[in-house]
Amino acid sequence: MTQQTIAVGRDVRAEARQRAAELRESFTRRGILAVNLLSSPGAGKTTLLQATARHWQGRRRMAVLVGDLATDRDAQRLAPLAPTVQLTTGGACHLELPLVERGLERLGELDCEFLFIENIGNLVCPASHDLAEHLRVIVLSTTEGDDKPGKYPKAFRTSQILVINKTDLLPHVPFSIDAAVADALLIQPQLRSVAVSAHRGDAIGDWCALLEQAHSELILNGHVCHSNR
Ligand SMILES: Nc1nc2c(ncn2[C@@H]2O[C@H](COP(=O)(O)OP(=O)(O)OP(=O)(O)O)[C@@H](O)[C@H]2O)c(=O)[nH]1
Ligand SMILES: [Mg+2]
Repeated sequence: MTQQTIAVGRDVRAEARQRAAELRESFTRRGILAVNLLSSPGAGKTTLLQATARHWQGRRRMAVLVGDLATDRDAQRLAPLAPTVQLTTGGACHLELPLVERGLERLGELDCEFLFIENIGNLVCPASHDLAEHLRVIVLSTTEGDDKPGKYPKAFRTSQILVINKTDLLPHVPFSIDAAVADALLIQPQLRSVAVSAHRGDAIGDWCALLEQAHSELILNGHVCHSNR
Protein backbone atom coordinates (compact mmCIF):
# COMPACT_ATOMS: atom_id res chain seq x y z
CA MET A 1 0.00 0.00 0.00
CA THR A 2 1.38 3.44 -0.88
CA GLN A 3 1.39 6.15 1.72
CA GLN A 4 0.81 9.83 1.05
CA THR A 5 1.62 12.73 3.32
CA ILE A 6 -0.54 15.84 2.99
CA ALA A 7 1.01 19.06 4.27
CA VAL A 8 -1.70 21.37 5.62
CA GLY A 9 0.77 24.19 6.08
CA ARG A 10 -0.89 25.67 9.17
CA ASP A 11 -1.53 24.69 12.77
CA VAL A 12 -5.27 23.97 12.77
CA ARG A 13 -5.37 23.47 16.54
CA ALA A 14 -3.65 26.81 17.12
CA GLU A 15 -6.35 28.49 15.01
CA ALA A 16 -9.07 26.79 17.08
CA ARG A 17 -7.37 27.90 20.31
CA GLN A 18 -7.16 31.45 18.99
CA ARG A 19 -10.85 31.49 18.01
CA ALA A 20 -11.82 30.16 21.43
CA ALA A 21 -9.69 32.81 23.17
CA GLU A 22 -11.30 35.59 21.11
CA LEU A 23 -14.84 34.37 21.84
CA ARG A 24 -14.02 34.03 25.56
CA GLU A 25 -12.70 37.60 25.52
CA SER A 26 -15.93 38.81 23.93
CA PHE A 27 -17.96 37.04 26.67
CA THR A 28 -15.73 38.73 29.27
CA ARG A 29 -16.29 42.17 27.74
CA ARG A 30 -20.06 41.59 27.88
CA GLY A 31 -19.95 40.39 31.52
CA ILE A 32 -21.03 36.87 30.59
CA LEU A 33 -19.53 33.91 32.47
CA ALA A 34 -19.35 30.92 30.10
CA VAL A 35 -19.59 27.53 31.82
CA ASN A 36 -18.91 24.20 30.08
CA LEU A 37 -20.57 21.24 31.85
CA LEU A 38 -18.99 17.81 31.41
CA SER A 39 -20.13 14.45 32.74
CA SER A 40 -20.88 10.88 31.78
CA PRO A 41 -24.36 10.28 30.30
CA GLY A 42 -27.11 10.81 32.86
CA ALA A 43 -24.99 12.25 35.71
CA GLY A 44 -27.54 15.06 35.96
CA LYS A 45 -26.27 18.04 33.92
CA THR A 46 -29.72 19.03 32.64
CA THR A 47 -31.34 18.46 36.03
CA LEU A 48 -28.64 20.65 37.61
CA LEU A 49 -29.37 23.44 35.11
CA GLN A 50 -33.10 23.16 35.78
CA ALA A 51 -32.42 23.39 39.53
CA THR A 52 -30.10 26.36 38.96
CA ALA A 53 -32.73 28.29 37.00
CA ARG A 54 -35.36 27.48 39.63
CA HIS A 55 -33.03 28.63 42.42
CA TRP A 56 -32.30 31.96 40.75
CA GLN A 57 -35.91 32.51 39.63
CA GLY A 58 -34.82 35.23 37.21
CA ARG A 59 -32.59 37.05 39.77
CA ARG A 60 -29.65 35.96 37.65
CA ARG A 61 -30.03 35.81 33.90
CA MET A 62 -28.89 32.61 32.20
CA ALA A 63 -28.94 31.09 28.73
CA VAL A 64 -28.18 27.53 27.70
CA LEU A 65 -26.65 25.72 24.74
CA VAL A 66 -27.32 22.02 25.24
CA GLY A 67 -25.56 19.32 23.25
CA ASP A 68 -26.79 15.86 22.39
CA LEU A 69 -26.16 13.30 19.66
CA ALA A 70 -29.86 13.26 18.76
CA THR A 71 -33.22 14.69 19.88
CA ASP A 72 -34.07 18.01 21.49
CA ARG A 73 -35.28 16.45 24.72
CA ASP A 74 -32.93 18.40 26.97
CA ALA A 75 -33.84 21.69 25.28
CA GLN A 76 -37.52 20.91 25.84
CA ARG A 77 -36.81 20.54 29.57
CA LEU A 78 -34.79 23.75 29.80
CA ALA A 79 -36.65 26.09 27.41
CA PRO A 80 -39.46 26.92 29.89
CA LEU A 81 -36.80 28.14 32.35
CA ALA A 82 -34.22 29.99 30.22
CA PRO A 83 -33.40 30.87 26.60
CA THR A 84 -32.12 27.55 25.25
CA VAL A 85 -30.80 26.20 21.95
CA GLN A 86 -30.27 22.51 21.31
CA LEU A 87 -27.02 21.58 19.55
CA THR A 88 -27.36 18.22 17.82
CA THR A 89 -24.09 16.64 16.76
CA GLY A 90 -25.62 13.82 14.70
CA GLY A 91 -23.27 11.29 16.27
CA ALA A 92 -20.16 13.20 17.34
CA CYS A 93 -19.26 12.45 20.95
CA HIS A 94 -18.35 16.01 21.98
CA LEU A 95 -19.12 19.64 21.14
CA GLU A 96 -16.73 21.75 19.09
CA LEU A 97 -16.50 25.51 18.78
CA PRO A 98 -18.12 25.94 15.31
CA LEU A 99 -21.33 24.27 16.54
CA VAL A 100 -21.28 26.46 19.65
CA GLU A 101 -20.89 29.53 17.41
CA ARG A 102 -23.90 28.43 15.34
CA GLY A 103 -25.89 27.94 18.55
CA LEU A 104 -24.96 31.45 19.67
CA GLU A 105 -26.29 32.86 16.40
CA ARG A 106 -29.57 31.07 17.04
CA LEU A 107 -29.72 32.38 20.63
CA GLY A 108 -29.50 35.91 19.20
CA GLU A 109 -28.60 38.94 21.32
CA LEU A 110 -27.20 37.47 24.55
CA ASP A 111 -28.89 39.19 27.48
CA CYS A 112 -27.47 37.05 30.26
CA GLU A 113 -24.82 36.85 32.98
CA PHE A 114 -24.30 33.10 32.69
CA LEU A 115 -24.03 31.08 29.48
CA PHE A 116 -24.14 27.35 30.20
CA ILE A 117 -22.91 24.90 27.58
CA GLU A 118 -24.05 21.38 28.41
CA ASN A 119 -21.61 19.08 26.64
CA ILE A 120 -22.35 15.59 25.30
CA GLY A 121 -22.48 12.96 28.06
CA ASN A 122 -18.96 11.54 27.82
CA LEU A 123 -16.01 11.75 30.19
CA VAL A 124 -13.34 11.46 27.49
CA CYS A 125 -13.55 13.52 24.26
CA PRO A 126 -15.17 16.72 25.60
CA ALA A 127 -12.14 17.26 27.85
CA SER A 128 -9.98 17.99 24.79
CA HIS A 129 -12.08 20.83 23.32
CA ASP A 130 -12.04 24.45 24.44
CA LEU A 131 -15.54 25.89 23.90
CA ALA A 132 -14.51 29.42 24.96
CA GLU A 133 -15.62 28.77 28.52
CA HIS A 134 -14.25 30.55 31.57
CA LEU A 135 -15.20 27.69 33.85
CA ARG A 136 -15.25 23.98 33.22
CA VAL A 137 -17.47 22.00 35.56
CA ILE A 138 -17.32 18.25 35.93
CA VAL A 139 -20.45 16.55 37.28
CA LEU A 140 -19.97 13.15 38.91
CA SER A 141 -22.99 11.32 40.29
CA THR A 142 -22.99 8.98 43.24
CA THR A 143 -24.18 6.05 41.14
CA GLU A 144 -21.00 6.10 39.02
CA GLY A 145 -18.53 5.17 41.76
CA ASP A 146 -16.04 7.29 43.68
CA ASP A 147 -13.06 5.86 41.72
CA LYS A 148 -13.84 7.73 38.49
CA PRO A 149 -11.58 10.81 38.82
CA GLY A 150 -8.40 8.74 38.58
CA LYS A 151 -9.80 6.71 35.68
CA TYR A 152 -10.78 9.73 33.58
CA PRO A 153 -8.08 12.18 34.64
CA LYS A 154 -8.20 14.73 31.83
CA ALA A 155 -11.82 15.68 32.45
CA PHE A 156 -11.01 16.34 36.11
CA ARG A 157 -7.58 17.94 35.50
CA THR A 158 -9.03 20.53 33.09
CA SER A 159 -12.02 21.43 35.32
CA GLN A 160 -12.26 24.07 38.03
CA ILE A 161 -15.40 22.86 39.83
CA LEU A 162 -16.46 19.31 40.73
CA VAL A 163 -20.17 18.84 41.37
CA ILE A 164 -21.02 15.57 43.06
CA ASN A 165 -24.68 14.95 42.24
CA LYS A 166 -27.40 12.58 43.44
CA THR A 167 -26.46 12.83 47.11
CA ASP A 168 -30.04 11.75 47.89
CA LEU A 169 -28.98 8.26 46.74
CA LEU A 170 -26.03 8.01 49.17
CA PRO A 171 -27.93 5.69 51.55
CA HIS A 172 -28.36 3.21 48.69
CA VAL A 173 -25.02 3.23 46.84
CA PRO A 174 -21.42 2.54 47.86
CA PHE A 175 -19.98 6.02 47.26
CA SER A 176 -17.76 8.13 49.50
CA ILE A 177 -17.79 11.87 48.80
CA ASP A 178 -14.48 12.21 50.68
CA ALA A 179 -12.84 9.48 48.59
CA ALA A 180 -14.06 10.97 45.29
CA VAL A 181 -12.92 14.47 46.23
CA ALA A 182 -9.51 13.18 47.47
CA ASP A 183 -9.01 11.25 44.21
CA ALA A 184 -9.94 14.33 42.16
CA LEU A 185 -7.63 16.60 44.17
CA LEU A 186 -4.69 14.30 43.42
CA ILE A 187 -5.28 15.13 39.75
CA GLN A 188 -6.28 18.80 40.11
CA PRO A 189 -5.34 20.30 43.50
CA GLN A 190 -7.22 23.56 42.75
CA LEU A 191 -10.53 21.85 42.01
CA ARG A 192 -13.35 23.23 44.15
CA SER A 193 -16.14 20.81 45.00
CA VAL A 194 -19.76 20.88 46.03
CA ALA A 195 -22.10 17.96 46.70
CA VAL A 196 -25.73 18.42 45.67
CA SER A 197 -28.95 16.68 44.88
CA ALA A 198 -30.17 18.41 41.75
CA HIS A 199 -33.33 16.32 41.93
CA ARG A 200 -34.25 17.41 45.48
CA GLY A 201 -32.58 20.81 45.32
CA ASP A 202 -30.20 20.09 48.22
CA ALA A 203 -27.17 22.45 48.32
CA ILE A 204 -28.13 24.09 45.02
CA GLY A 205 -27.62 27.42 46.81
CA ASP A 206 -23.97 26.43 47.47
CA TRP A 207 -23.45 25.58 43.79
CA CYS A 208 -25.05 28.86 42.71
CA ALA A 209 -22.85 30.74 45.21
CA LEU A 210 -19.75 29.29 43.51
CA LEU A 211 -21.07 30.46 40.15
CA GLU A 212 -21.91 33.91 41.49
CA GLN A 213 -18.43 34.21 43.01
CA ALA A 214 -16.83 33.28 39.68
CA HIS A 215 -19.02 35.84 37.92
CA SER A 216 -17.98 38.55 40.40
CA GLU A 217 -14.30 37.65 39.84
CA LEU A 218 -14.83 37.95 36.10
CA ILE A 219 -16.40 41.39 36.43
CA LEU A 220 -13.75 42.64 38.89
CA ASN A 221 -10.58 41.08 37.43
CA GLY A 222 -11.47 40.17 33.86
CA HIS A 223 -10.77 36.53 34.64
CA VAL A 224 -11.83 33.78 37.03
CA CYS A 225 -9.41 32.87 39.83
CA HIS A 226 -7.95 29.34 39.64
CA SER A 227 -9.05 29.06 36.04
CA ASN A 228 -6.47 27.37 33.85
CA ARG A 229 -7.75 29.15 30.76
N1 LIG B 1 -31.97 10.49 42.46
C1 LIG B 1 -31.54 11.49 41.69
N2 LIG B 1 -31.72 11.44 40.37
C2 LIG B 1 -31.24 12.47 39.63
C3 LIG B 1 -30.56 13.58 40.18
N3 LIG B 1 -30.20 14.40 39.19
C4 LIG B 1 -30.62 13.83 38.05
N4 LIG B 1 -31.28 12.68 38.31
C5 LIG B 1 -31.92 11.77 37.36
O1 LIG B 1 -30.90 11.20 36.56
C6 LIG B 1 -31.37 11.02 35.22
C7 LIG B 1 -30.45 11.75 34.26
O2 LIG B 1 -30.50 13.14 34.52
P1 LIG B 1 -30.17 14.21 33.41
O3 LIG B 1 -30.29 15.54 34.03
O4 LIG B 1 -30.98 13.95 32.19
O5 LIG B 1 -28.65 13.87 33.13
P2 LIG B 1 -27.69 14.46 31.98
O6 LIG B 1 -26.33 14.46 32.52
O7 LIG B 1 -28.22 15.76 31.51
O8 LIG B 1 -27.84 13.36 30.85
P3 LIG B 1 -27.33 13.44 29.32
O9 LIG B 1 -27.66 14.80 28.81
O10 LIG B 1 -28.11 12.36 28.64
O11 LIG B 1 -25.86 13.16 29.36
C8 LIG B 1 -32.79 11.56 35.20
O12 LIG B 1 -33.68 10.49 35.37
C9 LIG B 1 -32.84 12.49 36.39
O13 LIG B 1 -34.13 12.64 36.94
C10 LIG B 1 -30.40 13.62 41.61
O14 LIG B 1 -29.84 14.54 42.20
N5 LIG B 1 -30.89 12.53 42.30
MG1 LIG C 1 -28.67 16.38 29.57
